[in-house]
Amino acid sequence: MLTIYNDRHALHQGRFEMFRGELVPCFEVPARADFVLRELQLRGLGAIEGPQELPAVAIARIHSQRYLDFLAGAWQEWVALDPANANRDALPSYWPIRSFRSDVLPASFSARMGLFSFDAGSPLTAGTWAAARAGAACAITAARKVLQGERAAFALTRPPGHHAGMDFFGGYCFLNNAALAAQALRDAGLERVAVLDVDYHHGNGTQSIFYQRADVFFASVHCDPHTEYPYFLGYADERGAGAGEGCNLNLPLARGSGFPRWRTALAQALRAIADFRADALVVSLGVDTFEGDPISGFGLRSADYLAIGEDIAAAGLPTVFVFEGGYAVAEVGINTVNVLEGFGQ
Ligand code: Q9C
Ligand code: ZN
Repeated sequence: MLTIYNDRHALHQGRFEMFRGELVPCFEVPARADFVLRELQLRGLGAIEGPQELPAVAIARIHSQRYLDFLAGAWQEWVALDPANANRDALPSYWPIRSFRSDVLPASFSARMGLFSFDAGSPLTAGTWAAARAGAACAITAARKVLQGERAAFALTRPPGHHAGMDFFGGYCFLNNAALAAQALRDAGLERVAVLDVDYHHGNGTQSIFYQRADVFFASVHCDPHTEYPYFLGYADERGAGAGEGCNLNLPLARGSGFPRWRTALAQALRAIADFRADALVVSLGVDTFEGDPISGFGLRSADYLAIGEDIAAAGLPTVFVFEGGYAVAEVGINTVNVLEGFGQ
């Protein structure tokens, strides 16, 4: 399988994330992508290329201009607050929930950090914007390759994307790579695109981006948000709204679920995608469903990922895979590449 690799991913290297009142070392580390790249090379899974040049308007198809302007200048603003910030990552501390206004754009950088985010676990660093932009280019390039006739392509990039919405970051995500790939497929003339999200966490960003649309179906298998991040979205009764009514399918599973239950949910998601008559598929490929994942609670084993790839291949759709979560660093390459190998050439 053709891989489009973000060789700028390590420019995003967060130090600490807020967890239970403490700053703890980030789980979303550059080594994750390094291990996947190494495994692709070891198995000789196919060509590995860089992204094509990306017109700025491509990202603006999904993200709001004021959010993109914020991201582009955020690091400079952060350092301007205090020169010592050059050696500290930026994290938000204030959020405009419920009765607060979301139409104002405060002059304060700290206020805008909160306006454009939803957790304190996603540090913004000196290289975040450069890494995320190159990653978006990888996802869009992978979509273009599939449009040009590749059966599938894999965007290997970090930071991940599926928690990022039209105008917010969070869950280690800044730009929604899977949504950008799906939009690129639509913009090239495909009528219906499905996004299948197999990350352990619900892809709240992708869901919210397409929630009112009938042209992009979103299906997700994930841990029940009653007990798991992102907590406030991902429930089974979220089925889409307006024109998008019926075009959203959430299949939350209890923490502790193993592969038999997970695979049954995958089959249900794939049936819904077939009923939608999608012309192409984007897979948000997180492997934090692995039994050894340090922040997750499903029980999938490495061999299970081969079967996942086979099941997805059986949908018979041109497919763009986009790398998302997976924090058992030593196994993230094996598990991710197992999916791609199971999918086949
Ligand atoms: N200290 C993705 O998998 N909270 N994001 C975890 C553990 C955030 C995961 C808390 C999890 C976000 C792309
Ligand atoms: Zn995840």
